[in-house]
This record gives sequence, C-alpha cells and structure tokens, in this order.
Amino acid sequence: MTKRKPLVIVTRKLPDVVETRMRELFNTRLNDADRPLSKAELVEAVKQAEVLVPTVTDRIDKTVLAQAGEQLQLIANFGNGVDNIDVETAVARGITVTNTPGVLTEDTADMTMALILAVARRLIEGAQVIGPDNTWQGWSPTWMLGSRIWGKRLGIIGMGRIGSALARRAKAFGLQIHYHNRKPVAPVLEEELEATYWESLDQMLARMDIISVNCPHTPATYHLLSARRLKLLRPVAIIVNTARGEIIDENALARMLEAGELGGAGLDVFEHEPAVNPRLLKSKRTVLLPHMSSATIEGRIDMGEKVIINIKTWVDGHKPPDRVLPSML
Ligand code: 8YV
Repeated sequence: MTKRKPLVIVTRKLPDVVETRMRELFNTRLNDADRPLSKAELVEAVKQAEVLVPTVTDRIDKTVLAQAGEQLQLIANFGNGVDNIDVETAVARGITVTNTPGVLTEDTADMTMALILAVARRLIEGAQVIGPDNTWQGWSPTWMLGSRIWGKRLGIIGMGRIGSALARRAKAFGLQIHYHNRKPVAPVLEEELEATYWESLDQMLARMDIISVNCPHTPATYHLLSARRLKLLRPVAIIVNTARGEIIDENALARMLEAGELGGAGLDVFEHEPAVNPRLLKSKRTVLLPHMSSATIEGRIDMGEKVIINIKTWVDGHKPPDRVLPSML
C-alpha cells in the first residue's frame, strides 16, 4: 500500500536532520535560501500546501487565510508562540493549528537568566572594554559597578512552563520569587519556589527589583506593560523580556530608559522585529539580543521533531498532540 504523502510547505530553512526526515515522510517543499516569504509567496503557499509549516516570521492573518485553498488542512507552526497566526479564523475554516510547546522551555529560561545577569552586572559593557582594541586601563574600586542580584525580588509575569523554569534558576541565584498569573500555580510548585502570588499586576510591579515578561502575546496581553504600568516600576528596576515585544509599550520603555527612570532592560524580542527602536539602541542601560532565546541546535531539532509528530499524527488520521484552540489563547 502506498502511503499518502501530503504536500508540506516549510517556509524557512530548518536543521538538516529535520528536513531530511520530513522529506522521507512527506512530499516536502523546502526553503534552502532561508529568505522569509513575501506576502504574495505566502499566499501562493497556502493555495497549494496541504500542510504549512510557518515560523514567527510569517504572518498568517485573515487576508492570507481568506486565500487559502480547500486543500490546506494543517498549519504546524515551528514555534511555541502562535501570535503570528489568526488561530480563530484558521479553526473556523476547518484548519488545524499546532505548535511546539515544552521543548524550548529550558533554553529560553537560561537566556532570561543570562539577560538578568547581563543587565545587572554590565556584562556587555565590560566585554566591550576588552574588545579587539582592548581599552582597559586597569582595575579600580569604583569602576564598572553593577547591582547585586542575590537577595533581590524578581517579579515574573506569566508563570507557565518558561516562567517556572526561570523561577527555579532565579531561586538558586538567591532571588525572591514573585509572580503575576491568571491564577496561582499549584500549591506544591508555589511551595517549591517559595513564590508569592500577586493577583494585582500593578501592586507587584511597584515592589520588584527585576521584572521578567514570560506570558504569551494575545490580544489581552498587548501592551500589558503600558506607559502607565511602566511608571509604577521603581527607578532602579530592571526589566527583561524573552516573550514577545508587543507585550511592552516599547516607545514608553525607551523614553523611560532615556530619562533614567529605570535601572535597565534586557530585551530579546521587539515590537516591530527585526526593527529596533533607535532610542533603545542608544541606551547604555540595555542589553539587546536578536530573538535568540530558544536558539540552540538541540532545541531546534526538538522543535522539528514536534512538527513532524504533529503532521504524522494528522496524516495517520489522529488528532495531533499539540493542537492550539482559540479557547486556549
Ligand atoms: C522561536 C519563539 O524561535 O517559539 C517561540 O514562540 O519565540 C522562538 O523562540 C520562533 O518562534 C520560531 O518560530
């Protein structure tokens, strides 16, 4: 019996081992050049593919979905966040949407911790002194002083998988864990982390030394950290974001950093990627990374595995394990 091999269109270059397995299992069209698809190319893809494998750089909105052919039945996102996809419209059109949860948790939590340390301890500034031109003039007792993180308070916005993984790390670094979430986490986890739950985000913000954004970007979390809320932060507070740029009002944040109203910011994500607010670029109080928190080879292969499992389960006539439903957002 010949196995059915659906046409799978992958929008970006994935690790070789993932692509090879996808070619073995499906009629897979790859993007060797790794150039992001234009909107017209994306529309062309949804007109042909039975399965589309997009990434965060593909905006699958209403206008794209409106042009999808009947044959498009599965969007297997290569990524955890699905804010690049209009899930409601997709599901209403009978298209299944899946993502890749769980496999980028530890890598993202590692980089969040790295950003906290980098901002508080001026890691990048220091490394730049001993750059190719080595401008170091020698040790001085009052030079390159950062702020201690041990004993400080960390407020985590979004205590899901990544938020909890960050909390475990942060606890080991001597930080006191606080969090804001739609609801408190299980008592056993709260106890393990010795964490304090804040129902009121405003109240938590005003009391923390460090804030980490770890919630998904949904219509409800767009500009959750608005200009008004950012003003609640203490002037020494550090803010890190490895979730989505849209959760923070980037302009308001940049203005406050410029005015010295915040201790600093460590950002891996931006509101209008790949564009970065020029004010953030100029600020000495920022450590900026190009959306690379989950970028490990192991993580990318695991993400590919998840995509393959989701497609294969669907091909075999079952419900893929990582389905995303509008009610989950
Ligand atoms: C991914 C991410 O690299 O998975 C996510 O939600 O933010 C990133 O770490 C990217 O989304 C891949 O599409």
